[in-house]
Amino acid sequence: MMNEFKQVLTIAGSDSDGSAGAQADLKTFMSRGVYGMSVLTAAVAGNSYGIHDSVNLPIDFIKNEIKDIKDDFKISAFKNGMLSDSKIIHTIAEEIKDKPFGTFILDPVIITKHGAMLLETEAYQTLINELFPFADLITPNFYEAKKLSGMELNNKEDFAKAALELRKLGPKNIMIKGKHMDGSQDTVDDYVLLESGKSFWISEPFIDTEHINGTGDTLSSCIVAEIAKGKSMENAIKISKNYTYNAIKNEIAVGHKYGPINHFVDSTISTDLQS
Ligand code: PXL
Repeated sequence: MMNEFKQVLTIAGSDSDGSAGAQADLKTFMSRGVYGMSVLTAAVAGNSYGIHDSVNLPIDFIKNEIKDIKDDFKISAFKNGMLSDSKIIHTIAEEIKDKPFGTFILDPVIITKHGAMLLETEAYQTLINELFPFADLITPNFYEAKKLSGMELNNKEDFAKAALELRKLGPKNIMIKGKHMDGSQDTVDDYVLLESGKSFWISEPFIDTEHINGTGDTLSSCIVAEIAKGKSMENAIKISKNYTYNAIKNEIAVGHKYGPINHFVDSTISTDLQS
């Protein structure tokens, strides 16, 4: 009897240093015990010092990648990473609107965790208008949540109000990732609003390290993997926050500056959460 694995997909950019993008997604999928596939949208030349060049892949090629996945595999859940321009976002929206790949975890990838814009205005609007309505979960960081909701996020009540605003854009579940640039903080606190209306905070200790490349990619990939294995949205989110925390905490010596996180680790809570 052949081993069976749940099949999952990332639609993302390649990052040459392996810390982020499709490479981080595929490492996470492997680490979480699911079979990962990738539809590449772009390729980035970068290392731990920064990104130095990038190219978008041709639209027809992206369509062919998706066609080949559709023609052969049964994808249980998928996510997006870098979707550089409006045409690429529109193409992905057309391809996924009939739900061929199961649960969709949408990582906005609009603003970096340091506050820099990654998307042009037109692409930003296309993302909201065409992809948000299909998302089962969105995982904006602090800056993205501020921009998407048009609100300041100064306290816990603001996060709760912003999540309600974000839900009006179409996604079923919302996870707003907390700020982590302030060295004085003890914890990083993420806020989750589920489709049922249930909401909760998840906190893990703040770790003062420069090795945090690919953190958001890893979190959303882990959620994809856990959903594919049958976990509820709530437990998939909790396991994934814990896995990502462990991956940051157990640093590895790769790169000279903003290094990758450690995908070899396990989530210490996954066995406690049945489904
Ligand atoms: O972590 C965001 C991200 C996503 N996708 C690609 C990247 C990066 C950050 O470097 O290079 C391809």
